[in-house]
Amino acid sequence: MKITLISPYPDLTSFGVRTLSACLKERGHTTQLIFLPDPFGDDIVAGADRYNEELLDDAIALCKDSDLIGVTLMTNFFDGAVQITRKIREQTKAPALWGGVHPTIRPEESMEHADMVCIGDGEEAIMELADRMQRGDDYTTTANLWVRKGADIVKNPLGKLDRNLDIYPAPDYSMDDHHVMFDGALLPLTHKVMEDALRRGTVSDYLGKTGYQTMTSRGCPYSCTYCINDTLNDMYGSKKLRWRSVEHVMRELEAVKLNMPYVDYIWISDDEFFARKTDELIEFSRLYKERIGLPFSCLVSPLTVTEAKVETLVDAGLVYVQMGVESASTRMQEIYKRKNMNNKRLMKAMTIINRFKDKMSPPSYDFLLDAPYERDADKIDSLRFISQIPKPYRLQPFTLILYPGTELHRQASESGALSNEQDEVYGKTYTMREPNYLNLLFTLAKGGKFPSPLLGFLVSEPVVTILNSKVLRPFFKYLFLGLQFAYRHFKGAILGR
Ligand code: B12
Repeated sequence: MKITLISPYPDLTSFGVRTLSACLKERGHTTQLIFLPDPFGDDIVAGADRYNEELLDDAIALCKDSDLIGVTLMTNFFDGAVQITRKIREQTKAPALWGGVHPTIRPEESMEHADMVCIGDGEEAIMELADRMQRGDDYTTTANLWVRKGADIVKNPLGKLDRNLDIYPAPDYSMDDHHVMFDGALLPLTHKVMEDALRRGTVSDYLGKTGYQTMTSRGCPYSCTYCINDTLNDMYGSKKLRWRSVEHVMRELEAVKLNMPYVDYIWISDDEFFARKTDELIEFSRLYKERIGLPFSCLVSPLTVTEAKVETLVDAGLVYVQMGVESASTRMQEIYKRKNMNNKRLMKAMTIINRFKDKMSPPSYDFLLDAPYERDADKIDSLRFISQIPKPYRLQPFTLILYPGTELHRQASESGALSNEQDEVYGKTYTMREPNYLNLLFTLAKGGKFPSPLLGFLVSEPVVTILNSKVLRPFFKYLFLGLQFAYRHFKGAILGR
């Protein structure tokens, strides 16, 4: 069987399709990967056709001899996936199979566009499907799949969730029959193109490095209401958090060092890398130092940062961490189900991280803004908290998006706070912060250079009363939009590059 897997994500990582490709190859099937990075990148436009029709025709022409074509998608890539799938169905005979987080949460809607949908983990499902198709067996009963059968849709239950991630091979970075739409052309994916793409990754860009992204786990221990993890746990009826063994991770990274010598840093994208037990992190550090030795970064949470963990990992090459703060308002922490990640806890974690400032790049602290329930008072609490964070740091203020399947999406749909999903979810991106005085302060504080006493003054009660008043709203709206425009267009000059 020849199976083509297509990714519409802006980066070329796409753990899902690369892992599936590696699994299929192990089973003796042939795979082709096509990366069609969404041309809008982060500037999502709802409902628009994403791709240049001719380039897309060229990409689909590569699938002519495929027996099955899979497309992966998150919600923000829905329109692009629809456009790709329309072409697949018009121009090839192969069934179109959708998988990934969006089809997992919205299988009915996905079946309006695809012939089959994979719910949840895809390894076992796609291997079973390919085997059955090859043998000419009935594949409509494959676990995890919804399959169109005449006018009906067969909805198969989920198979058992494999807890041992070591049984799967490392993501497929072979570049054999891998293609990419890059700078307006469809090209074979070579190491040269890969190096260029990895260099442009967000964290690579910040650290000035060429980063390889990996995950040493799947799932997350927490139940934050803006995230999908809790729903996935419910779907499987068990905690979906699973870890790869340290040895399995080391083997992947050793192969990367060998085959992709231009990689000079490792970006660990686990939801919560620090949730590993301390003795496992000590083991990780020892082996990483011995066998990999490249600088690396990871995500942490205020609940798991300890001096011992940070020290061990810094010794092994940890140069940067990213931590979700989300809000410093107690009310919002409760709404996000993060009461235990309160300000005291947050400040404790930040103080520990700050002790390693000479050995690490400034950490990033993420905030969520513009939630339907968020009031100005909540933002003011966050800004006052920010004025006390030990420097250096960097802030990443994101617009909250109510992704389907999350608790906040459910609540907002029920209360009427979410009325237009197309604009407010599918076509909304994290950069679309509301243009107002308080959000402007988050933007000014982003680089961590803004004087803390001045920030404290600008969020003091009398100043906020005046500058955040209704009369001045239009002024700050246009100032915000103007600065945003200037930054987007003159980013290079502003950052001195
Ligand atoms: C790592 C990660 C990233 C990485 C890498 C993403 C990438 N391009 O691969 C980075 C940091 C770049 C990232 C970015 C974003 N992310 Co992200 N990310 C994750 C995270 C933590 C893990 C996803 C992952 O790779 N898991 C491991 C792989 C193996 O699992 P998987 O992708 O689910 O694939 C499995 C199945 O879904 C299935 N499958 C997947 N594709 C296919 C295709 C076929 C044909 C089949 C059969 C099966 C199948 O099989 C796979 C193996 O079992 C999840 C949270 C989570 N715990 O899931 C959020 C998550 C996926 N991200 C999310 C979001 C919103 C984003 C952004 C849009 C955020 C933003 N900037 O606004 C961007 C997207 C831009 C981009 N560059 O892709 C949301 C998606 C919500 C939604 N409904 O769409 C999630 C769920 C977090 C959340 N808020 O709940 N992300």
